[in-house]
Amino acid sequence: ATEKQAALAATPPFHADSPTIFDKIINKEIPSTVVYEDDKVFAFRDITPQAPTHILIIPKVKDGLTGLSKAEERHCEILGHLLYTAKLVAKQEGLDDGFRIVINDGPKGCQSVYHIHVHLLGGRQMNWPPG
Ligand code: IU
Repeated sequence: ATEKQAALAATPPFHADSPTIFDKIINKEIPSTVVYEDDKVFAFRDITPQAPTHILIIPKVKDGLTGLSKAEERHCEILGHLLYTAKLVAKQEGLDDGFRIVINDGPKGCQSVYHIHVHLLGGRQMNWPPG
């Protein structure tokens, strides 16, 4: 199995809404390279970067949003805020020629951490279709 498949196998059921490692990253109990933070969102460098720039943008309060498939109408504002933050961070990172936004959802979407997160990838040519 790949490293990612092994990590997925060690993950709680995808419907579980329990604290994840991202809570510890937000609280700074676990160190990360923070690139942007405001009262609602937190952005830090992925520990296993898949591109020269690979940043995760997450809500500070999960509020049931384990993944995009769990979104309710009350989440519309934070969902917009996450995407707008991705744009701000892309600009801050100098990704002026383009970038890729990814939200993995559920087992088939290859999601491994059940606290919604937007991947911002850039600094190289992206390909289509994705893997
Ligand atoms: P995914 O879409 O759920 O697979 O994304 C989770 C990401 O979180 C993945 O890219 C990991 O490399 C990343 N990550 C991290 O940056 N720091 C950690 O401590 C853990 C995962 I665990």
